[in-house]
Amino acid sequence: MPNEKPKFYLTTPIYYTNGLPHIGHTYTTVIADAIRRYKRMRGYEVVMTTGTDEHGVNVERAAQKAGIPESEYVARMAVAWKALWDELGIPADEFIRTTDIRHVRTVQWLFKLCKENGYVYKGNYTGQYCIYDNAFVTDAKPGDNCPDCGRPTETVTEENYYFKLSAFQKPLLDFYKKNPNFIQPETRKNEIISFVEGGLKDLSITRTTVRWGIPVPGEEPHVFYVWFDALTAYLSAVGGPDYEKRGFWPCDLHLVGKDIIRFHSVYWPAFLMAAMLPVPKQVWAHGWFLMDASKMSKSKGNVVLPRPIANMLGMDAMRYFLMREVVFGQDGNFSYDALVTRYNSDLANGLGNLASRTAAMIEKNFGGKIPKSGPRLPQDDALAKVASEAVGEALDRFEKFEFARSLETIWSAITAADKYLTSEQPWAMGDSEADTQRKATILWTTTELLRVVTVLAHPVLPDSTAKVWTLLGQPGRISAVELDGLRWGQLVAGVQLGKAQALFPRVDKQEAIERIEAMANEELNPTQQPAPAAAPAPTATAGGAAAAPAPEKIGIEDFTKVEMRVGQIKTAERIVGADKLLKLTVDIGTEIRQICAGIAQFYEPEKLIGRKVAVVVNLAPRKLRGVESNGMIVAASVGPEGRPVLAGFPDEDVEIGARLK
Ligand code: ME8
Repeated sequence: MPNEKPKFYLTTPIYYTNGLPHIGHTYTTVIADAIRRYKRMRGYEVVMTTGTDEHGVNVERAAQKAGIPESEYVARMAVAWKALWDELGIPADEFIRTTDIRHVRTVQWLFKLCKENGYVYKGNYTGQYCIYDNAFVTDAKPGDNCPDCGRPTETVTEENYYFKLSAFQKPLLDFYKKNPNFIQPETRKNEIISFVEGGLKDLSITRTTVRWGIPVPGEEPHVFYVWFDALTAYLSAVGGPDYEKRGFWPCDLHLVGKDIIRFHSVYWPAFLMAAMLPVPKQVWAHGWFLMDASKMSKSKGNVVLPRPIANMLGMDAMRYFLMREVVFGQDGNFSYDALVTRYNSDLANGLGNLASRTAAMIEKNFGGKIPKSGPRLPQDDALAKVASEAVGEALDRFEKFEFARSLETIWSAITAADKYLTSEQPWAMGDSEADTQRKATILWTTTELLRVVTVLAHPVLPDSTAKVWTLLGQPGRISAVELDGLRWGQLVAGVQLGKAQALFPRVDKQEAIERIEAMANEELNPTQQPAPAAAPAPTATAGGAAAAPAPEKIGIEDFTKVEMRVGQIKTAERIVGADKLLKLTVDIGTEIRQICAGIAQFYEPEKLIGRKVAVVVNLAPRKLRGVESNGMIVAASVGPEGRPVLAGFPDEDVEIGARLK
């Protein structure tokens, strides 16, 4: 077919449904989305797949706990995952659920091919199994904990179907040699090669102890084990047995976190080789986003959620931060402080400010029409050179997935334009013909730079660059601009600017962080009322209370879920950068806890020492302004401004640790 676009297929992992997306999952999906947009601007027809990994013991247990059938539990979770990606503007082209019938058929077909080709056999297996990670723990003894998650393993014996992974040691090593870019980055590649060189054991790919899985046809109660099932979803999403019709297989790029590189670069190509199907072209493993140098987990209370950030700063700000802050492939630390700092400096003061002041000057001096450049001075050409070189460099870096460096190039062009304006000072020029001509040249040059950087930044900042595009009165959609044709000098004079656009309003750092944290706390603990003493809500509408439905009555069993005890405050100090919070240590009888309380505006820290207070001791720990808070001090909320008044025991000598009932 003439003019057929080349195809590009990329995937994120198929995420587990035992929780909702946090910033780590969002990171992979954002990167995939940026690559998708970039490839489209380079002329490819792109499909990006993400989805939900819905089988296994964890789901059985979670559904049981929720008191609903597994099918209903996973359906709800899949809806929530998909809806969040849609809301964040990173929707899948193909959202595959491992309970989809098209996937079930593909897994069964792949198994049949592997079996027909002699790579599958039946055997027995006894081992220590981690039900949380859905994996047998190699070399573990009964009583050992899982080395990955630290939780106890269980001894499991069962009849399994095995996949002859051992037969693929040489084919895999040959394959890696022939395709040196298959595993990226290099460090991961070396790890995998040594792992495979160390010898491969056959792999059990079915279970009889698990009920909630894809049945092995004619072999019930065997169901497929998590990796044979989950990895195949990439193929199911683009046609499964009929993959040739759609033409998106083999996959061009599997984006994954470093935790699952082995499954993608060893098991997956081996399954496909066994079935004599084409093997993906590349697996790219990125690093971890850590929160205060440790892995995020709900039980640690350090999970960063995407929605509150997007609500406060916009999705583009989050995308920019994730892709700019960390070298792709390495671990990085997430901090709200760094996020808001980058937002204000690079987006509000950088791109946003350059766009709005350039537009305002064109409005004022040229009636909103992009002026024609007059005679050019060396400094104009110098800026043109910066922008022109930025095109090649930014694209080259993006192509190599050096996202941070690509953005660095784009932002140094923005900085150069700021400096150019500061030294040329078009605002200080008069209205003489010479001055007007000079202003025209300066503003044309700045606008052209803006056009170029806006196009370059579009895959990373899709919404705001589209706004700049409209502001500059440019024709068509920015996403339709072909990167291959992007050159300095294409800006057409005489074009009328579009409507002014709100881009990145500057924010007060402390206030922004408090609001993000308050929204995150609310999302993580939705049933919990805004805790007056621990975290005052930033805004409370008077109408809100009146409109709220009458609170539902609870039984005593619900009340007893809240464990409140008498605690004694041992130390109290202010928290730098958080006006409302005090950091306390509180003796609760069995231990001394660190608890943050939103009482700093009403209580002097030194006067609190020795005071007995009521403490909720079984609240999940959480971070307030980056400080861990493990429990909550109870207070009444008094008056319209919700002044906290600590609950206490002034008249009785109560024992520390006594339970409140
Ligand atoms: O592993 N930093 O699903 P999963 C960066 N269902 N990326 C992170 C991250 C963090 N802190 N936390 C999670 C599974 N990720 C399987 C996959 S694929 C056929 C089956 C991202 O829900 C990262 O991409 O545990 C990681 O690989 C993935 O989420 C794990 O998602």
